[in-house]
Amino acid sequence: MSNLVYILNGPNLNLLGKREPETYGALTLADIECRCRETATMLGLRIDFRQKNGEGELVEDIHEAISTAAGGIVINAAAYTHTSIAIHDALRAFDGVIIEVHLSNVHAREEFRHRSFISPVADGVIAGLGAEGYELALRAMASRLIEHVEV
Ligand code: CA2
Repeated sequence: MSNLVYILNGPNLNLLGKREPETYGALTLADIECRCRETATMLGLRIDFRQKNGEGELVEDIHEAISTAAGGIVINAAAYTHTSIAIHDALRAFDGVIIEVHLSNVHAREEFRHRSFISPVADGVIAGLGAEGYELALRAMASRLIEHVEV
């Protein structure tokens, strides 16, 4: 299994650290990317970290993960989590490991955030642990993609 993991971030996550720190934390997306790079290096994973505001752009990123035969996708689809059949369908076509991540605990928030179109096609879901959720997702990836790794 390839050790390449795409980390895909959806709309408005580029605003992290600049607005709503009480909900999403004080770190910027660049800070989270930096932490992911350190964790990935330690675990022997390669990462491709991206943020897109468009639904179609996220679908195209998933197609790229399919065509490069990446081992895994960590995805925070942001608001598209709750609406996007297109992202659901694209993820269904991916053969590797899929982990859904949310910074906030979506289940403790508004009703419309309780439904996810990503969860039915994900191997695992992490919510409410802030930026640490991304690092935990990478650890789970490593234990699934790399044999004999201690995480
Ligand atoms: O908790 C998460 O990670 C979410 O995926 C974040 C999405 C939200 O729609 C999901 O329900 C849960 C929102 C991302 C927008 O992030 C912002 C950050 C700062 C300021 C405004 C938006």
